[in-house]
Amino acid sequence: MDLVGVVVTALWAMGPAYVPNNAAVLAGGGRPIDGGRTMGGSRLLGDGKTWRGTAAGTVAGTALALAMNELAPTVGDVLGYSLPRFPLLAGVGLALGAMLGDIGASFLKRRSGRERGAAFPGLDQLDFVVGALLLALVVAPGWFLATFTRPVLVAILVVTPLLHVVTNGIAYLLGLKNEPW
Ligand code: CTP
Ligand code: MG
Ligand code: K
Repeated sequence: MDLVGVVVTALWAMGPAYVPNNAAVLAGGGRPIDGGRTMGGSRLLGDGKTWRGTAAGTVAGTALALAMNELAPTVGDVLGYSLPRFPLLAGVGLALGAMLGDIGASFLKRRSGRERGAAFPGLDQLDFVVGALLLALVVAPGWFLATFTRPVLVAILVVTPLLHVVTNGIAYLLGLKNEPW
């Protein structure tokens, strides 16, 4: 596969992992997952990780995976590449994994004294990627190994942080997010 094909495959395969965090921003609110509990004087996760945001993000990412399955033949034809399809488990794994990665990052941020919304460069851009890839590997290992070849994984690790910075910057400018990260 050529370089463009690798990048296109990487972006397509990670679509269901890219959407959950943005859906959570739109749908967030309500009860925090940690119920206000603290650990060592700081919140376990903080008010930025809610049940509603997590559920909405997981549903949005899974729904996108199913919609992308319908679009794959047409889009693949237009682009000239064979695009990956998402078995249901792979879609759920990517979407829920992205949310869990983001939640894990908040846990680490609170442990290191960072308040809700504080930046943690590197972690902010890759937490959801690592979570999505790990959970997809666990729940859909055959699909994972067939889809995420080494070049595709490298492309994901390079392109995702760029994409994350751009989309969060846009969400900030639109007033949807309190910070541009
Ligand atoms: N959100 C949510 N549930 C999640 C993730 C996000 O409700 N599991 C919503 C919250 O309203 C959150 C917003 O999306 O404030 C932005 O997400 P994020 O930047 O991840 O949270 P922060 O508020 O910055 O908190 P943290 O410092 O813990 O990342
Ligand atoms: Mg934030
Ligand atoms: K985050």
